Amino acid sequence: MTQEYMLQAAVVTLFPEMFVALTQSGISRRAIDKGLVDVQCFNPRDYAMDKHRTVDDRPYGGGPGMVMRVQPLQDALQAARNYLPMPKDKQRVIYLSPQGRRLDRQSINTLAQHKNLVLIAGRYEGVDERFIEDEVDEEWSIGDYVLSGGELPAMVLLDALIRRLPGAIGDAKSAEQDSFENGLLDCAHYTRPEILNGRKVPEVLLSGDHKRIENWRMKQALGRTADRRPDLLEKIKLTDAQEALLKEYLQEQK
Ligand code: 9D3
Repeated sequence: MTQEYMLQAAVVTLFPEMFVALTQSGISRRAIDKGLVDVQCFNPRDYAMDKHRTVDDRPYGGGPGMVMRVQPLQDALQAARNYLPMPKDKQRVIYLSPQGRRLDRQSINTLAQHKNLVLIAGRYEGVDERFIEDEVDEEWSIGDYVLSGGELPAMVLLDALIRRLPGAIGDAKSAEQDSFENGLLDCAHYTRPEILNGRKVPEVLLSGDHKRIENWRMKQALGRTADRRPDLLEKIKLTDAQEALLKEYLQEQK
């Protein structure tokens, strides 16, 4: 039987070895082993045909820093696109860059509609603007802090996409919880021992009363979100039951 990948990603990167962190660990590794996901790297260095295999060049206008050389980048991109099975108009070419829109839960869900992605991870000061205009469909950032390149952001994006694929998460309960993703922060978690440095696990979690436990966890999730990330609460509509639990939490707090 020919296995249909649920996600194929062709990554253009000068540091393909970084991607073993994604492809050889944890959930993402298992998804690849199961045949759900395919990740293939294309290194512009392999397409640099000058004697020294140069992949950077000086910026017009001068100044510090280098820019990725266009020809090796373009040839690596072409190889990446040719590798993917879907026609070009069904592929998405994504450039990870500090100038991109900030990735969030919603944008991940939208990107998840595409089964063939080309991810371009930049190095140095980035790539030639004309390359972006001609070849890139979407530009995404993972946040307002300076990284050394687009590889970690590309892996962040891939990890977020992979874990929401049906069958990617081994434990059915965790998968259900994840797909039931509600836009709230998580509740607190506890494991053995029952008393740690004199501090007891919340009594309700030892009660065996699953309804009470579920309610407590939802109340904690709502309360912690209100305390730490009130901006998240503004993005979602709470049920009447959730409104009631949040009110309880806030009253118990003061
Ligand atoms: C210190 C260099 N900066 C000069 C003003 C600009 C700059 C160029 C290249 C800053 C970072 C980078 C490399 N970063 C990425 O390629 C990147 C990134 C990031 O740095 N933060 C958050 N998301 C992303 S996505 C790609």
